[in-house]
Amino acid sequence: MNADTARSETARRGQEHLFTFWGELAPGQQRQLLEDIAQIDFSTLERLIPTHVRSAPSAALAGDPEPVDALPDQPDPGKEDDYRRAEQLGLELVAGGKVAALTVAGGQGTRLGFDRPKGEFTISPVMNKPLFQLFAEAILAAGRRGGRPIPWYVMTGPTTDQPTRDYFAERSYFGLSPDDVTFFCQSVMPAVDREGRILLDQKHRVALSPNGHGGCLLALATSGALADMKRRGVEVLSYFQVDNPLVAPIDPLFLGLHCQTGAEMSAVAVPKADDLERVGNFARVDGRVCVIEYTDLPPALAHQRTPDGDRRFDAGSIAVHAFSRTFLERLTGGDEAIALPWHRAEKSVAHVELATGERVLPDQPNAVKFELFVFDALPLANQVMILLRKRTDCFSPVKNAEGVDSAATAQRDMIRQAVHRLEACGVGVPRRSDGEPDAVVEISPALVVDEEKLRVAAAALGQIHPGAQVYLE
Ligand code: UD2
Repeated sequence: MNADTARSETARRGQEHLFTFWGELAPGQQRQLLEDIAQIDFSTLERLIPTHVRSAPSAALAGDPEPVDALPDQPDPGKEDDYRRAEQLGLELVAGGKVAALTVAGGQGTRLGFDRPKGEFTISPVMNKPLFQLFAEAILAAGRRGGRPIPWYVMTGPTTDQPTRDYFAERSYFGLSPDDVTFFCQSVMPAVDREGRILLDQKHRVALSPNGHGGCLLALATSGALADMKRRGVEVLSYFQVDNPLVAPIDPLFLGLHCQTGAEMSAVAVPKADDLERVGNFARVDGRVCVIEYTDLPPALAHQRTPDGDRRFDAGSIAVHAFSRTFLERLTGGDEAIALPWHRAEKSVAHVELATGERVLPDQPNAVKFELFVFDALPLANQVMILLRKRTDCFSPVKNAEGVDSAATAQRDMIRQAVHRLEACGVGVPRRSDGEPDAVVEISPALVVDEEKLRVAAAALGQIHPGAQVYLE
């Protein structure tokens, strides 16, 4: 986009103030500003200003939410064979080259206070492996077990894209073949003030931020990743977030159940830790499965109990999904992709004051940001499968610098999970008086995906002494 086109386009859209400081900018800065402007989806923005900025979409839930039916973690009596067959099917899908993994890593990780891509955050308790390495090793091992490499798609954002690519290259893709790892960058949306005016982050930079993890659907298609999946014969995509070190990137039972039940999109749920936990809530509204984000679930529903005294809306979303490739093609092939609803968030956004040229960071929300959520694709799927998993097996996110959902809690949970696995192999682990393991234990993802190998390695371990550090590979 040249300067004249950009100027007339922004003027036509009532956003000509983006050029306020043009005359002061160096040529490189002018180029940068034009690049930023070229990324703005003006027509979507114009559509959102009346509904999401000048007014807010109604907070009232459409319809009357009901709890969802989920398959249990362990098969009900009589269903053992179904689960065995599903797991076997999951393994066959991998062996047949029909499974790929997708990690969404385009977020900015502001809450963690880590200024690198979040996947670089070191987390494993003994070896200090970063999140990306844990996932890479699990994907590598699951592929080796199936005899076929598993393609891995990693969604980045504009600020994490190049650093993420460099990080993988510097670490030789953690043993994966570069041909099997595809990075693609999600789109952005501008932050606007309460009148719908786009904010300038600096005199030559527009305040742009990633358009939410739901942006992965369209980005998969526009980047060519979806076509690449088709070319490789991939049928199922295993989706997870970059911030969860406990996740199984390839879970044969989950993927097998997804296919066995004919689902177009599936999800893993865990029982909520408390009524107001900051996770989405699975619900059925007008016959369709959906996720109601914790911020949108009315407190009366969040606290509601069944006649047995159980939490009525107890299935929490941990953002683990399976997608059928054909569903993704259907979603992104026509107009349906843009039918995902936009969510608004009021945020404090640093910006340059047009009158003074000063950059300010308000302490109160001054701006609206827009995001798409991936789980909003659930109601669009013709068939949905939800598998209830034990939280201790699959979920402990790293969100905050301290307290809940921090590195400390994730490491604690990784140790608990590893100890549990060792104990299941008959290995005794010393415990402290409070019941917590008195050893720091880590199991390599290569063993986690292969129970037989884990048993052999565990049997060779010998005694674990109190306070020991144990890494099993
Ligand atoms: C998300 C879910 C919540 C629950 C929780 C589990 C939403 C709105 N909420 O909460 O229901 O499942 O996770 O941990 O999703 N990301 C991108 N691009 C973006 C924004 C985010 O790739 O534009 C990625 C980000 O890198 C991370 C993930 O999405 O991997 C989650 O993002 P978040 O931390 O904003 O979500 P959170 O914790 O509010």
